[in-house]
Amino acid sequence: MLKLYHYWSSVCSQKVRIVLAEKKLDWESVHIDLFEFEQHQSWYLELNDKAVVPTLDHDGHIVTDSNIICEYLEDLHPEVQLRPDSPQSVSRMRKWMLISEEDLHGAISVASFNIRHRPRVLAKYSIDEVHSKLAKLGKSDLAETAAKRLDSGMPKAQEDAAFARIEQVLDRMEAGLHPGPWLLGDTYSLADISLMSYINRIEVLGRPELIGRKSRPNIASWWDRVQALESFRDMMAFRNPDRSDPVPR
Ligand SMILES: N[C@@H](CCC(=O)N[C@@H](CS)C(=O)NCC(=O)O)C(=O)O
Repeated sequence: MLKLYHYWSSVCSQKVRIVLAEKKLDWESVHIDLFEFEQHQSWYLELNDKAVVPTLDHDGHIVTDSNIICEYLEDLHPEVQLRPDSPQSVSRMRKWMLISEEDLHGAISVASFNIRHRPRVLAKYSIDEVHSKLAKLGKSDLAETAAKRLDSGMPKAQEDAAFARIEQVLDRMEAGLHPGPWLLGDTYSLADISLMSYINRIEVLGRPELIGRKSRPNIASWWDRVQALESFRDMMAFRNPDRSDPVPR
């Protein structure tokens, strides 16, 4: 039995949900509401000591970190193949996965903070309420850091640096998608899957011009192909269980 601890709009959770959809696997959903700070609950920290989603529980075997989970699912269910055969292609695939984790993830988190995450929390709770909520959850060091960041917001210089970093990765992707249609040429793989949710987030952040046909035509065509995938649409169909949340994507 596969059980996924995840959050509907978290980029890393979305990555794993696309793989589950590609492989048409049955899985149980345990929704961890990041905007209720549920990732800081002590029972969840036992599963994922970084207090982040996603976490996969496969018959009691716990796997964390989205790229590792994706490859775990590939090893478990290779019937729908998302990893190429040749060592050369696998190394190229893993390089893109590493780029998603090392270069894009942090930058997207920083870029999302003032525009999306902070206003979403502060529309629901005052900073004092955030502190008392975290205190009830046991208040780990990680929770303390999260509360401080909510208090002050992300400094503008850090936000600008994050967007600059995102643009660097997008330039690399634009070049990597030539001749396409996928990052490994004709082979659709975890390389593409590892980047889809970040490209979606760029649209959500109100910066579609970064992936528009004028500025980056190869990404724009790739993005059209991605949005037409049944697995991508399946992944996006998992809606926020909190219907009071005004954020649609
Ligand atoms: N390396 C981890 C990163 C996971 C991660 O940062 N998850 C975000 C959502 S995409 C999270 O849970 N953030 C909660 C928080 O920062 O409090 C992975 O790839 O799974």
